[in-house]
Amino acid sequence: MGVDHLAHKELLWKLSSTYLPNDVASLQRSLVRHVEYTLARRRYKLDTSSFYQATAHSVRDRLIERWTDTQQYSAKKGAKKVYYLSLEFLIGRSLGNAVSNLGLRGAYAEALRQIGYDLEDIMSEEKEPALGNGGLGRLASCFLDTLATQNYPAWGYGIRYKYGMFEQRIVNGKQVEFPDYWLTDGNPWEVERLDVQYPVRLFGHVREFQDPDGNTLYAWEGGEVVMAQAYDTPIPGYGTYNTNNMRLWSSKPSHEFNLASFNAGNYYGAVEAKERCESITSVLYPNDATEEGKRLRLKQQYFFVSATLQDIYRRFKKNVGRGSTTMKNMPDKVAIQLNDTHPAIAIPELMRLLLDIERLPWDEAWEITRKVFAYTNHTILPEALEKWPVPMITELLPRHMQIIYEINHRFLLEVQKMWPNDTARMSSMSIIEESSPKMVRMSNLAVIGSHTVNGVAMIHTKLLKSLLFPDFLLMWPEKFINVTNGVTPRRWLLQANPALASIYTGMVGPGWVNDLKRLEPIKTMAQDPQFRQRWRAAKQTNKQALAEWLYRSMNIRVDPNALFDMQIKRIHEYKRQLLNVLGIVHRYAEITQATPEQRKTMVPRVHIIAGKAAPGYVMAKNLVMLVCAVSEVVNSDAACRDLLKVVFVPNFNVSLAEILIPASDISQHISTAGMEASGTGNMKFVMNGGLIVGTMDGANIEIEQAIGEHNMFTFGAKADQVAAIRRKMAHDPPKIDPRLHRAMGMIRAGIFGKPDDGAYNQLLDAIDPRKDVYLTAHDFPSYLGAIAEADAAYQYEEKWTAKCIEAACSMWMFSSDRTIREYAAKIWNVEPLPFRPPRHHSER
Ligand code: GPQ
Repeated sequence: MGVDHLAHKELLWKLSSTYLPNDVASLQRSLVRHVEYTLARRRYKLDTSSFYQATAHSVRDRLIERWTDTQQYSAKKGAKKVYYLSLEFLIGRSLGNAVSNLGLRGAYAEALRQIGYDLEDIMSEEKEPALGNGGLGRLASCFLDTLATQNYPAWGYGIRYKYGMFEQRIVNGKQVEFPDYWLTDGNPWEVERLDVQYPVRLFGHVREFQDPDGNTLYAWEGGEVVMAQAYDTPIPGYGTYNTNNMRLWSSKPSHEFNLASFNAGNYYGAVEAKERCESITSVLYPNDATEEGKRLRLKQQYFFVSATLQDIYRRFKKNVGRGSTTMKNMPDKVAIQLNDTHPAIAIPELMRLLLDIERLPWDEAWEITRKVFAYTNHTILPEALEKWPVPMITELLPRHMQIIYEINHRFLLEVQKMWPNDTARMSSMSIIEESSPKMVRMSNLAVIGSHTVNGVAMIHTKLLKSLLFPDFLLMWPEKFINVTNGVTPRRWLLQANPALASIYTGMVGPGWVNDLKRLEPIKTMAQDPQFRQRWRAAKQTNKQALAEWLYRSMNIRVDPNALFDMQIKRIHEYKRQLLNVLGIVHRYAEITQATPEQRKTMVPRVHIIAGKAAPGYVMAKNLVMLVCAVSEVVNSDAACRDLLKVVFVPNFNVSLAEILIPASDISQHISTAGMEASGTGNMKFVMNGGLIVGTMDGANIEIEQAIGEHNMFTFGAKADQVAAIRRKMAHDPPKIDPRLHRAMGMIRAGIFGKPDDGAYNQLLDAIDPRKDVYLTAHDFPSYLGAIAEADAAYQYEEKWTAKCIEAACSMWMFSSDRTIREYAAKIWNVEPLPFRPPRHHSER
């Protein structure tokens, strides 16, 4: 018996001991095999789309080898792992990223070329998974790329929404949302793990009972149980063998679900109830200005947290009992990062596991929990801070509500000790807001249950400490740190901008991709006219490509020699797309009134605006309407022909960003100071050789420090002035700038149409000089000043190019590689664990 077993093992080992070959002929064989056996298509009658599928599967095979090796290795080593919990991952397309990170781009391109296909065409067949809203979700994906690239043992955990971010179309000048069913053609990048499923309970009640020693214990029972099904996506690193995992959960009915109804003969009712289980993970919620307590959203959060913690717990428990490992060692093996408060219900959930299942005493459980979790805050805007009604949590998660109350009770005792009878402090620090109904403040819970809380840019962290959590800061001064955001140079330079990437590689070799500091020496080349020439040629290539894209997909002609100005991000009042539009309307007025002499001095501009408005956010949708209307009028006015084009590009997403960003000369990051936590688009633009018009907000401030004041066009009130300006305007309304007055007058007069619902008036009424919350009117004059400076600078081509070179090559600290090294050192205490593959395939 034992002998047989050994023989089996040996044979299995032999059978699986070689890696897939990666020469061109082998890749071709693999492509054709996938066409025939995976897709079950005839081999010679193919369209690009089936070849996309086949290529993806062929690449996936190669990812899987590395993935299983990496996972096996880190399990063997018992390494500490990072778990990045996020309700959003804005992954973007995978094929280009995968072939590039695997170092197989050239081989696949050649393999395909020889059989009549173009890798680029095939790549554009891929439908991108849009499982995120914007910055927060994209940051999570940049982090996963870096974590793999730097060989950290790390997994991302999230939700496999059936419907991602909606598809935005413009119909009759308005945003219309269409469902994004991204799985229509299947998803070759994921592996369904039928062996990884967990039950997740909702509703029910808490039973209190005594153990034989007389201790009171609690059990959460009854309610509904749904199953969480794991789907895994390999995350390859660049220039390393290491391949990490992103595990997304999908809900499905459990066997027990509503067995009672079935048995009671209510067959159809029971089937309907089962169907409802699947709805938990059906749709991503757009982050709205007013996201009031949506029960399904809370269900999503708990569902994903519960499955994730069971999974982490199971993996960790394999070590418990081995050697001297006990539950207390969990923080030595597990670091959980909460991406905003969306997964913060994980704190009471881990407590529940440790108390009710593991039966640890409270203090021990609490110590473990606090050492495991860290929390990243991404906003200080009060309307965006999550709160859940106590009655809703009580109904859905009765045991968690008890635990939250207990956490709060013990915490408030500490507050009482530190500040005796300070009821004001007590009520502001409490997890429970004493409103009607009472609310659970998820940010307070996250702060109390984490060992470290970080903001995402220096100014944001400063405001976080001074405005949002000042009392917590007094209590735990060490807990609050800054980790400025970053973006991955793999996707945002190497893949998105091959023209610039090849210049970099030509200058300093390929090492810059994983070490952006190596670009620093190129700064001196800003003085070299020949180098500037090459730099401009790369930018021109990208602008030309965008111009062609705009013509092909929107039938709009733009001049690639014009200044390309972009503002591409979610539509939000605080991001002030309205300021941009008012600036454009002002320019339009100037153009129509200009003499031929004046026209000659004007800089031809193409203004590109893109971004989605949350479906329920009226002001944001009004703004989209206004941009479209301005674009209509301006683009068809002969007076603007060579001087101004305005384009609203619909359905902004990662793939579009990859086309737009490399083609930009100027990008606008013009939020009201103090309101944009960081911004990450700003970083991508400068890395790609564009300059910023921006406010002193978020990471703009640090970018300016890094690239030099002379390379950025800044304007507007500073964060520490905003409150006073707002206070003053209420009783002493400022005079409105005449240019703003004229621009607003043109809009009100109906030059851009007069929508029945008064949409434009609603937008303009919000900049009433007495209650100009976003300081649009206040900042307008200095905004025009910054734009004018940018225009003036653009006219000196050589100097302009020098600025772009200097700026782009000063951006190393905005690589997510730097960001993740800081998280690893200051928060997670984890080390890289590179897996070195055997040199010979037969040694696997
Ligand atoms: N951000 Cl709270 C989001 O994209 N979604 C959110 O729900 C919250 C924040 C953004 C934030 O607005 C940007 O300033 C940041 O750059 C980004 O998160 C990543 O930190």
